[in-house]
Amino acid sequence: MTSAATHQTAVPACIPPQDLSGIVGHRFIYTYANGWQYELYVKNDHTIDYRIHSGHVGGRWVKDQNVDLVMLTQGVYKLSWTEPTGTSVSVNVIPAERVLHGVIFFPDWIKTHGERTVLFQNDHRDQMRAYRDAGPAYPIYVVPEFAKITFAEYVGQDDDEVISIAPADLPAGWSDRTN
Ligand code: FER
Repeated sequence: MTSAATHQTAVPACIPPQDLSGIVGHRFIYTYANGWQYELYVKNDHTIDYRIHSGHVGGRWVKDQNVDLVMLTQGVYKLSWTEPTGTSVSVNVIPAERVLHGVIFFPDWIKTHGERTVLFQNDHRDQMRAYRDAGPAYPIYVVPEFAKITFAEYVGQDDDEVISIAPADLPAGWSDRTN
């Protein structure tokens, strides 16, 4: 081929054109079928902030976690990442249907001692990596659950005020607002 196309980076046919506008800059509050309540802010196309309002590690919160974010098909998104703790997470989000499906892969030490991760992780990253490396990692505790999105709003990208205080410091009932 001698056309200009020769000089463009090839996009394999299996990768759909990416439109992340339905998820980037959005805040979601959702409750998994097991009762665990989470809050996710998609800060930009590769970063999330989040708070865990209840569940095995309720009270934990994290800013600026790097994630892989893709659109699987129009309106269907997938976020995947690994925490400094060794926990891995993959979450599919379908905002228009108010549905989400998450799979959390906890190392064994978090199943036993979840309370060690209940803090503002950004101030304790080295400690979390030390726990991760001490383990035990196995057997991995897999938690696959659907969730209902109970609150969603567009707040814009890269706003450090969206998630800026611990879950426990929010006004009573804050995460239970629905829309
Ligand atoms: C989620 C499930 C799990 C989520 C975050 C996690 C923000 C993080 C778990 C952990 O590190 O303890 O839906 O969304």
